[in-house]
Amino acid sequence: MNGSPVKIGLWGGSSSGKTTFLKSLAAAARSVSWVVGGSGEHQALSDEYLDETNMARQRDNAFSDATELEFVLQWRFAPGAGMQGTAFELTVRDVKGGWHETPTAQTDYVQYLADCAGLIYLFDPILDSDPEAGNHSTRNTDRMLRELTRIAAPGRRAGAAPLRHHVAVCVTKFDHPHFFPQLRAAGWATQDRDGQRQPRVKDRHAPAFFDWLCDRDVEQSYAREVKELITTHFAADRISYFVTSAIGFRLHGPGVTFDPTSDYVNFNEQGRGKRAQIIGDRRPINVIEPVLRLVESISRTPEARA
Ligand SMILES: Nc1nc2c(ncn2[C@@H]2O[C@H](COP(=O)(O)OP(=O)(O)OP(=O)(O)O)[C@@H](O)[C@H]2O)c(=O)[nH]1
Ligand SMILES: [Mg+2]
Repeated sequence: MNGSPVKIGLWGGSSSGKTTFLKSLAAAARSVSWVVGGSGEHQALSDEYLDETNMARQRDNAFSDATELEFVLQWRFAPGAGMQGTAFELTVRDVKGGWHETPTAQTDYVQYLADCAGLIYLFDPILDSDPEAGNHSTRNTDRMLRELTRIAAPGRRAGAAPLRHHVAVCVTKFDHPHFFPQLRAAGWATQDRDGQRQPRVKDRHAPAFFDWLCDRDVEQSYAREVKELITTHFAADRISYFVTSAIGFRLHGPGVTFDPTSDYVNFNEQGRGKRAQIIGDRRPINVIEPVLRLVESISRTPEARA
């Protein structure tokens, strides 16, 4: 797809993994033999985001600080030599998660989401098991969707046509030791057949996987509330689900494939108040895939670009 950049809104609660997702895009693109580089008026900062992996490794390889400022980013993605696909430009903003303190910032952010053709919603399953954080995250989703509806479709009433956006719902932190063993025991994880044989929840199982998340805690499921909110506001055929890890699993040496009996955790907690560190290379799982899916479905529905 050529022409003006596709606008994708990234949205999710505080600490749901937005910045890490964006900073893993270069590694994710490489893994499918695509190339990505900063472009447009924000080229320098956008390139810096992609370089972060290398720069951070030279320093301490820690996760990024919580986002306080807003970063406007623009990248050009292109298939590598011999790869299928059409190059495209993507613009996205990295903002702090949750709800914004000032009404102006709220309106500005929701207006930006309303202007996007696609949305990536990051759902954090770790915070979801924390009642207070989960509750907070659901309330934010609820407020955001009500505001989005008010701005994107003024006068829209219950039962009216859904919003035009394409939405990729990504369950983040797939690799996390508080999450992966649970989903593995429930039979959701498969392993890639080749390459590093990283675990993955197959795309075709991802919607049912999200339902499993909704049902895993019968008492209070924020996943269920989030799903209800999203399916109420967006068209069913424009919603897709992915199970994502921005950092992937740890491998113990070059050429070694994933071994579920090894220590596969790819980060180290550093104690209270300190940011965790990523141990090995980033091996993103389902980071570039939702972007490519959104861009492809947006290109088939020109009115989505509004
Ligand atoms: N295990 C694991 N942890 C992750 C992953 N991505 C993010 N995290 C953890 O989540 C924390 C927050 O990630 P960020 O990317 O900063 O989250 P954010 O949504 O940008 O947060 P705000 O900017 O504060 O809204 C990180 O410090 C990590 O501890 C992932 O793919 N796997
Ligand atoms: Mg951030």
